[in-house]
Amino acid sequence: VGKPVAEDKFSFGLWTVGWRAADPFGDATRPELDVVETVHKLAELGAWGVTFHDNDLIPFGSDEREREKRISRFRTALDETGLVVPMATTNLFTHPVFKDGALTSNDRDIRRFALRKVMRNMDLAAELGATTYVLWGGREGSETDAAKDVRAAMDRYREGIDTLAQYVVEQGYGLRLALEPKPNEPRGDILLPTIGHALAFISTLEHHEMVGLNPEVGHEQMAGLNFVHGIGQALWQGKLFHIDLNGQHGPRYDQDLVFGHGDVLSAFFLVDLLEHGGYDGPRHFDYKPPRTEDIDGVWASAEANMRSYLLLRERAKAFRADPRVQEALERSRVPELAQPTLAEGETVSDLKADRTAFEEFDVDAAAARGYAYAQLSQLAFEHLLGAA
Ligand code: GLT
Ligand code: MN
Ligand code: MN
Ligand code: MN
Repeated sequence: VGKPVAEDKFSFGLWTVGWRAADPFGDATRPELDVVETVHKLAELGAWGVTFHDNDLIPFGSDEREREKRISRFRTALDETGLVVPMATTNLFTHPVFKDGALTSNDRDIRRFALRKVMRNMDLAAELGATTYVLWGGREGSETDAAKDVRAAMDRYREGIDTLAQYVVEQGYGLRLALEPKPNEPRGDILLPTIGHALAFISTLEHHEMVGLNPEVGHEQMAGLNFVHGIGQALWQGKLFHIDLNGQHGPRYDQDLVFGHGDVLSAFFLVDLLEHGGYDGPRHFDYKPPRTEDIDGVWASAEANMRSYLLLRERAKAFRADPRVQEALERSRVPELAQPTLAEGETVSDLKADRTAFEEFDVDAAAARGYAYAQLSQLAFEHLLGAA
C-alpha cells in the first residue's frame, strides 16, 4: 500500500500522539509535544485532519491573552500544512471539579459550568471549521449505586445535550453532536455505556436529528460486544457521525492500542463495512502510543494506524472482488437476507392463508440445509492474511 493521502480522511486527536504516558501507577515517560510540531509531523505522515479537546490546546484556566496566542499558533500550523479540523471536543474529565461528572454531576453549579465550558469550545470548533462535536462522558457515572439517581441523571443528561444542541442551532453553527459510549474507566460505571444505550437515549432528545454517535472500537470490546454489529446498527439508524479507531484485547482496562493491533479479524470486517457500507466520515484514530515508546516510537505508531487501515482496506477489497467469495456468499444465502420476508403487497392475512409457509412447510428439509459459513469465514481469514 502507498502513503496515506487526504482522500483517506485520516485524523488524529492532539491528545493521542501528545499523550505523555502517565498512568495510575507511573509518571510520564515522554516530554510535552508542541502543538505546531504535532500538526506538521501529522501532515508529513499523510494525515488529513487533527482534532482536539479545549484543554489540549489551551491549558485549563489560561487567561484571554494566552488563549488567543495558543489558538493563533495552532491556526498558523493548520494554514501552513493544509490540515483540517473535522472534530473538536471538551475536556470534562481532568479537573477535579468534574470528579462526579459534568452534565450529570449531582452539583448543579458544576453542571452549569460544564455547559458553559462546552459552549465556549463550540465557538472555537465552529471557527476552525469543525462539523462534528464529540461528547465523551467519561466522568458521568458512579462507583456506588447509592450515589446516583440514574433516572434524574438521564433527565440532566438529556437537558444538557438538548441545551447544547439548542446553542448550536441559535448560533447557526454547522455542527452535529456525537456521543461516545464507554462502559467504565475512569468511573466504576459510566452512563450511556454502549452504542445501544446511547442510541436509545438519542431517540428521546428534542434535537435527536442532530445527535449521533462517535463509537470507539475498544470501548465496545471492553463490554464484550461485537463492534462490527454495533457499527452496523449505528449506520442503519443513520447515526454513525464519527468513529474512534483503535485496538483492544477484550474486556480489561482501556488499552487504546494501534488500530488493528487488537482483534484483527474484527478490524478486517470493520474496514470492510466502513468501505462498503456508505460511511464517508473521518477515519479518526483515538489510540495511545505505548508508554514504552520514545518520540520516534510515537511517530512510528501514528504511521502504523494509517498503514493498518490501508492494508485492511486492500484486503477487504480483494475479498469483495474474489469470484470465489461471491460464490461462497451465494451458497451461504447472504444476499437472500436483503429480500423482504413478505411478498410485495402481501398482507398478514395472506401470510396466514399461505399453507406452504406453515402447514405444508418441510421443516426437516429446511433444518437439514447447511449454511456453509465455515468455508466463507475461512475465505475471509485467508484474504486477511493475504493467502487467498
Ligand atoms: C479520552 C477518551 C477518549 C475520547 C476522548 C474524547 S478523551 O481520551 O479516552 O476515548 O474519545 O473526549
Ligand atoms: Mn479508549
Ligand atoms: Mn481514550
Ligand atoms: Mn475515544
